[in-house]
Amino acid sequence: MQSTLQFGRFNYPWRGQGVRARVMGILNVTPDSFSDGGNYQSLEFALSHAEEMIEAGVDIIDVGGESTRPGSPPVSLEDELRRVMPVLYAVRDLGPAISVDTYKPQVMREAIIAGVDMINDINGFRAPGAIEAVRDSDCALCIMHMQSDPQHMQLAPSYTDVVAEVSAFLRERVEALLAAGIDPRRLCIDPGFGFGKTVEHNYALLKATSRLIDELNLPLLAGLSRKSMVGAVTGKPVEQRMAGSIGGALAAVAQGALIVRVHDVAETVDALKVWHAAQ
Ligand code: 7PJ
Repeated sequence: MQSTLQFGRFNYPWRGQGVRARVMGILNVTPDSFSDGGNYQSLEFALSHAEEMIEAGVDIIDVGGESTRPGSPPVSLEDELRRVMPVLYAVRDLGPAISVDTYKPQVMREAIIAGVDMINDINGFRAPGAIEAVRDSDCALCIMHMQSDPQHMQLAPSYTDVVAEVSAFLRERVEALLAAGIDPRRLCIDPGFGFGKTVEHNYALLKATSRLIDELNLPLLAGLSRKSMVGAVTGKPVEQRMAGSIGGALAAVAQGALIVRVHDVAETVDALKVWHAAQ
């Protein structure tokens, strides 16, 4: 059986023949992001970071204007649009697919007008108006699981059965999107590493990557780059988590993940090339 993910201007096979894992590079345009934001506030910096990722072989550039690290305060609609929109227009025709990391319906609408290929929503399209904002387009939709919200999610993450609960949440969101008439070929799921999860929850979910893909019957995006789950097993601070992050990305891809969302594009691209050559 062959299945493809409709990704705006692109089409990614995710099951059957011709599957290749895709590297999504993180382009933060927030002044407060914990790993590389702050340096990329200006359009020039964002563009040079994008060029660097393209040189390194990135497939998708994920543009985000709001830091969602634990405890972060929300950003206003006006600030998010001001940060993100010039970057989207500037990177849209450089070659790679473009994604926007947002949960605000008005940002989704503007981003679709700008021509993005994916809407990446950490909130799983739960905001009122989010589904309507994305319905009449051909961009891919990444549905991520999050318990609570970025300000409170790491205070007391709690599950009886984290894999079953994340799977049930994703199923409910998939059904809400399908009920609105959205083509299932546009959908992609994400367990949401670090979003209202302990280290144990995160690894239970990483181990369940292939189970989630089977249960939801959809392609999966894994985002664990530089996250605390990597620090927890390596004992390394955020600026020394590249190798650990690549180990996690490979663990996800080995279980069938289609997209890995990463900071270190060049190194991840090489790791995946070698991994694919060995398949
Ligand atoms: C994720 C994301 C993730 C998706 C962030 C960070 C926090 N989008 N946006 N999945 N994480 N789809 O990069 O550390 O895991 S922001």
